[in-house]
Amino acid sequence: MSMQNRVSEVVNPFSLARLNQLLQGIKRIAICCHARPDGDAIGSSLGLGNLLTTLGYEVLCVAPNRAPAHIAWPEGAKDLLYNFEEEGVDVKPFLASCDLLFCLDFNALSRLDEPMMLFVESLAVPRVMIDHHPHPASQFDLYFSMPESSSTCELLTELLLANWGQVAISQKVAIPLYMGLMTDTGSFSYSCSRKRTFEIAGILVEQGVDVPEVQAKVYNSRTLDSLMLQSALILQYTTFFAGKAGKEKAAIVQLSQPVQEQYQYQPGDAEGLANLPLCVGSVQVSVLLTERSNGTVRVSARSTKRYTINKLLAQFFNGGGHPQASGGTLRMPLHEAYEYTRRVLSQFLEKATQREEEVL
Ligand SMILES: [Mn+2]
Repeated sequence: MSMQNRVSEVVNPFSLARLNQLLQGIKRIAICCHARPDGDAIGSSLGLGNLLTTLGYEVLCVAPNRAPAHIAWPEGAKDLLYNFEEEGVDVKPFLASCDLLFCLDFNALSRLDEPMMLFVESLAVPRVMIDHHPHPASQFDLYFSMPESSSTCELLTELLLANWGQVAISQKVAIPLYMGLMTDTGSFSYSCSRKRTFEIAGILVEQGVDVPEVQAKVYNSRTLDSLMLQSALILQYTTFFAGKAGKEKAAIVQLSQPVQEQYQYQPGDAEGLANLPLCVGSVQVSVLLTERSNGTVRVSARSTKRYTINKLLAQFFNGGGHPQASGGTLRMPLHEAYEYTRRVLSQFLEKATQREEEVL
């Protein structure tokens, strides 16, 4: 089977034809990603942004908030990347006059958060979604949706290969795409059980990615404060508990405003923190509660393969996401959010244990 055939199995040729129609004869393209952008959101934005710039388009990447430094270093971050929260005045005219809008790494406009969502919603420009979250909302004009893909960066690479071929993936396109693939799989430790994910990674490496360099720039560029914050959270602000019946445990990490101030917390400092308690063998579900200055609490949940948590987050935490990595929001003070989360998780673990006993 030829390469071309393989790729078209993944990326629908009719969607590709429609995309090329939309790209025909236009000048200005905006690329946006989800709020509190992660490596996949920024990597896919910059990868596509760098490619479209090379092709002669006028491109701007707009994230709802500022990207943390450990992911905002690839080429294009300085010239192409803006954030709506701090630079809304500068980017609104571009967004209002662009001919096409790419929506990367999110499946519903609500993921842009309110000010940017309301602005983007009001624009008449066609929206092209490229994303790996399940169940996209019907708010887009063209969909490239693939939940089995490890990351938006993996799916986007498929799309670039199918439409422009490997030669179009220059080093400055490949590096941010690799960064997103690497971060969304926890450096190839989860969401990457398909052979194709490694083939895509191999193609990106072939296009000039220095793997240890990307790894070091993302993970070994932390501040001393962020390491101390992580240590303090595990030591003082994490509760481990079991459901009534079983040995299976959950963990809740509380990141309050005073602790954020004490350690000069920057967005991104808590990256990976929700995952950390899962390194204990008995811990199956881990939740990070981050107190925000507006009085709400951000919920970041992770689980092992044995538990599916996106439905739980949708039902109890005004959120959703992937089966093992989901997020949500609680509108209550942190101490109430903690009590509430603890109740919900205890019940969740108990029910899960009961179900297992029924099966046995
Ligand atoms: Mn992603």
